[in-house]
Amino acid sequence: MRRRVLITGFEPYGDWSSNPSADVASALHEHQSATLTITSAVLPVVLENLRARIEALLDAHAPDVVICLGLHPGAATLRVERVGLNVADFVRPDNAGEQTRNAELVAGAPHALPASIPVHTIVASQLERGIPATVSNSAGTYLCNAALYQSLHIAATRTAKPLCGFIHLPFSPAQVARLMGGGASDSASGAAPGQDVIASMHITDMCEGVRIAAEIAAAAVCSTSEQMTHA
Ligand code: PCA
Repeated sequence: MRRRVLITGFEPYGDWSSNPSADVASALHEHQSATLTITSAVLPVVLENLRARIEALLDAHAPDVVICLGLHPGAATLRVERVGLNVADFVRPDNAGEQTRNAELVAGAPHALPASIPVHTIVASQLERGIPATVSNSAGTYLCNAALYQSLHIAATRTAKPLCGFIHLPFSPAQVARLMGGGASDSASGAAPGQDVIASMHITDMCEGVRIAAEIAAAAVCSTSEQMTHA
């Protein structure tokens, strides 16, 4: 049986005129293998209605696995996030111009929810396949963390609970070329402070890393339901 995997990316935001997470999500749309089928969507970088948008995607696709993606400017590797925090504390406004500070995403809900995809197995497998990756202990306090936390919180309320996780992506090489003076509107402020070489990863490698994550998470769904059957 093929597991259904929902992959979300984010539209461009802040100083950047493109977002590799949208490119990777779109590239993987309708990808099928023996064990899974992927549907993807691109989310606005807007806090208002983010939860409703994720709920609508879960209603429409009933995924077994949800993997949200976003850009982590300056990251040198894929960053598979370990935890979502019940915090919105934006250092920049979202794309609707709202800058939420020091607020809870879900009033009274737990302060942290662990990603339910097997993050360590995913990173080990990505590394084995030659894709630089690491487990990250912070998804930040902006939209990416909000997507992870809301997905986990929504999943917990459903009978069929999808496994949920988040992968932060580096810049694409084309973005770095723009940041380094190749034109467009991107500014050098996209580089992490003190970096004179800005890390990037080719979209093809990012897609492969996310595909590996999807395969491993899909296999984890199988073992969870088998355990339940045998319980
Ligand atoms: N990265 C931002 C939000 C959208 C994105 O791609 C973040 O890390 O929160």
